[in-house]
Amino acid sequence: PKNVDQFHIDKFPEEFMFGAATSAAQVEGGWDVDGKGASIWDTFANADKVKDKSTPQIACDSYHNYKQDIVLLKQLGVKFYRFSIAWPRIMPDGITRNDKGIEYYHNLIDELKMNQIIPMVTIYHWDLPQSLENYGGWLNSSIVDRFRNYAHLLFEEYGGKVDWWITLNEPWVFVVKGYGNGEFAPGISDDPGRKPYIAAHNAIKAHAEAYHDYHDNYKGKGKIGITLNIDWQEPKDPYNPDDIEASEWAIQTFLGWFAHPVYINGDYPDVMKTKIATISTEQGLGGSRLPEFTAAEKARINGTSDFFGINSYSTNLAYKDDPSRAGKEAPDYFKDRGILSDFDPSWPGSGSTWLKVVPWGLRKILNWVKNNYGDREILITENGVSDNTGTLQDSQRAAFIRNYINEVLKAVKYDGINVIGYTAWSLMDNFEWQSGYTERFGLYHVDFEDANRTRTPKSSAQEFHKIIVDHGFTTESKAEPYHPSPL
Ligand code: PNW
Repeated sequence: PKNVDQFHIDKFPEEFMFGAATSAAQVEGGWDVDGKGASIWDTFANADKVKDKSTPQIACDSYHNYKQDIVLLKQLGVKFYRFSIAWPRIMPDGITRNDKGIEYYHNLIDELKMNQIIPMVTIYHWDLPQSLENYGGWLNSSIVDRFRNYAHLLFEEYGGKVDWWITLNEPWVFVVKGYGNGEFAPGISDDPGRKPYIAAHNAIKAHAEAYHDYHDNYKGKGKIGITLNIDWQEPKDPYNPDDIEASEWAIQTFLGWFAHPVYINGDYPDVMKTKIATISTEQGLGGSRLPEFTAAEKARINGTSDFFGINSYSTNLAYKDDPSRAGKEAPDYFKDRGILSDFDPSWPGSGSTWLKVVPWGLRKILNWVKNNYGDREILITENGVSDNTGTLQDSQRAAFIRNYINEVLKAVKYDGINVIGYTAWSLMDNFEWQSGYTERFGLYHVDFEDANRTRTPKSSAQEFHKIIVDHGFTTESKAEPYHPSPL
């Protein structure tokens, strides 16, 4: 690619949109008010499974402070706000409607629109009603109908005022961490070679049903898609064919697991089907641990996203594990994948172990997406960085967004990739899942000691505002140098 290490001074195309994101469980609080049911994250946190023993019970208290949040969005100057709806607020048991909860999102959406901010709704951002988890959650195929019914209610209520819908946020994370290694709610880890595949299978079908319900049944006029997460996988040694193949496998068995069915042919990538079938045989099992879609299901899944929603933060150096090992060990998604990964020690870190600062990786993954899934509208639905302090002088975060957004600009201008928008994660510091309040991603600081949950802009909010006003860049970056792409 051209101009890999040079900062590019230019504007984005006029229609390019900037936004900011949060999710319900991470900001709303009000966990048991106005009839809301418990989510699996309430249960998980109430069982002391979060690092700092914290809970999302109050979080940023956006349930009561949403008008303030909209003031912050106005200050930033964003065109849209990506937020999620809490299923257990709408349906406390996952099935029965709750008018009070429904009213909250009417108020939020109306206030956004009054302020000329486009609402972008994530239907599911990990806060499954606990009552549904009691019946197996994403492992129970009845979740497909439950999810469609929930999504349908949202379309009926809000479809007249919302034109941007995201069915699922990062299914990879909630199936692998929730039902594989148990790091995330509901914390299941007893069958990591089967349960993540079953949960993913149901999640893909649920997504497809919501998509069809929106267009065919509700006859929505907006766009509906899915958000998948993937960090760039750089071959550890870019001249070693094995490492190049490892990079390819790493992406196919992560992003491709969900993107191949949705964007290519309704089915999993061949490399994934082959690997899991082979390893299952070596393990002496009767058949592959990867479930199969019927022909009718494949037809129903294929083509069910109006844009390519992508969350991307970091980069890994990928290489192969010893391929003879997996078949001798207990079934496990990560063993099936057979990929090991490192970070280059020169990459700056962040407040999260998995997140290193590698701006050029974002441009590479955007190119990979175009090369594999065709020339589609790509919407970056999350990108951002954490620290552990929440400092207001967050020059590192300011540099991060500047440099990452600049790589998006290069992807648009030099590589001809149709990226239609960029969403900063996150509007404000919030409940960072199993890390609690120890990892801060906000453009705005939130004082969690203060009953008012006072929000204060960080330097990065100023920086993002300037990029938005300039609709790109007018001056060279003053960012600290980062490790260039090993081309
Ligand atoms: C995303 N990982 O989650 C989520 O969509 C957000 O809710 C979250 O706050 C944000 O990124 C920052 O973490 C991820 O371990 C959680 O690789 C964990 C990972 C990736 C994404």
